[in-house]
Amino acid sequence: MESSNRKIVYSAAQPSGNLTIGNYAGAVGNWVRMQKEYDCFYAIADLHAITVRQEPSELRRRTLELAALYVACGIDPEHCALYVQSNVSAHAELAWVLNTLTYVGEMERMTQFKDKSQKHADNINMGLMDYPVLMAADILLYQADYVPVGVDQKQHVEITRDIANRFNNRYGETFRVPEPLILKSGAKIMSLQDPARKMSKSDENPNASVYLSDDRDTVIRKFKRAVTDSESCVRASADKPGITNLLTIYSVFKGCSVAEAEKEFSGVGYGDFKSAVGETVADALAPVQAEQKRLLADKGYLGGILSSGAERAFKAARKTLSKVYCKVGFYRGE
Ligand code: AQP
Repeated sequence: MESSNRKIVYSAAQPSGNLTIGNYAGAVGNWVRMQKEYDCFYAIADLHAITVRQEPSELRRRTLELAALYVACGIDPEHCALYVQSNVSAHAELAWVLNTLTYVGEMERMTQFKDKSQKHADNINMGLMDYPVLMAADILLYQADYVPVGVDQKQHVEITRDIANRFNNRYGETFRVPEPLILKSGAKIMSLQDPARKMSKSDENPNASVYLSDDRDTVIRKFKRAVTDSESCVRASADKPGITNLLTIYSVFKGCSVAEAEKEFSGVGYGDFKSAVGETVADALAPVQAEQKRLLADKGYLGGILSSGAERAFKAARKTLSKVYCKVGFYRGE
């Protein structure tokens, strides 16, 4: 990744479980499309992942699996910096400084914090609350212009903008203020079992989420069981959240608009529609899974990608961090 005048993009996903088709639609799929046009930093957010209890050996395994999946989905490590967040210590260092410009009240109001506090009531730790500040540090370190995320993370990009402006006002122009990039379609894929909730990789109900690692039969079975409504008309509308979600998923994986999908399935019954969505998703996942498996068989190659990605990221991050340390008045030697 040569330094250039191109706009900068930062995004990440946590190795907190297998990626879902929601993560693909809202994030990774866009990352692939953006890598030719922008200077991209794509991370595996393991520091964020430990805000919820993780089994250490599984976290390590998932980190490597996620790296392989990024590459299998089409992330080109020659074009972008692909790395593990904890391998670049500047993320945690900048987060500490930004903490001093962030208020407890605003963190308590974050939707994700409220949701996760309910879900993990026995472990409401400081890291869970501080998640958005670490995310702000991730983004601001690279002076990112754009952050491609799903709708669920929009609030976190907004607080990042607030923190950046606060720092700039107090210490002078230091951070570029980033914009969230949210696609119109696929920005929020919902659970197959409860279309009022977002599809999540850590959902306890295995039928609620379709994982990028699910085999063909599992994918088709999950779609067949998807919760819909009692009508039989394939149409996107607010009172048909299940069918609307399936149409959105179909449009993402087929590469068409929701309106085109509606037309294709007009007059088709729910059973056949669900099978068609399942087949389409399974067809799209098969080559990704085969490539991920091939990559995981060569751990040395993957390790090389991650260490050169971390080096590139470190170079860029260090510049910003030095500026920040200087602005806040930290002694750096004479
Ligand atoms: N259902 C979704 N639809 C569209 N985009 C989504 N994203 C997540 N779920 C959906 C986007 O995926 C990116 C990576 O997410 P993450 O791993 O950082 O964390 P998350 O948003 O908390 O995702 P999960 O799947 O819900 O993880 P868990 O269950 O561990 O909390 C982000 O850009 C996100 O917007």
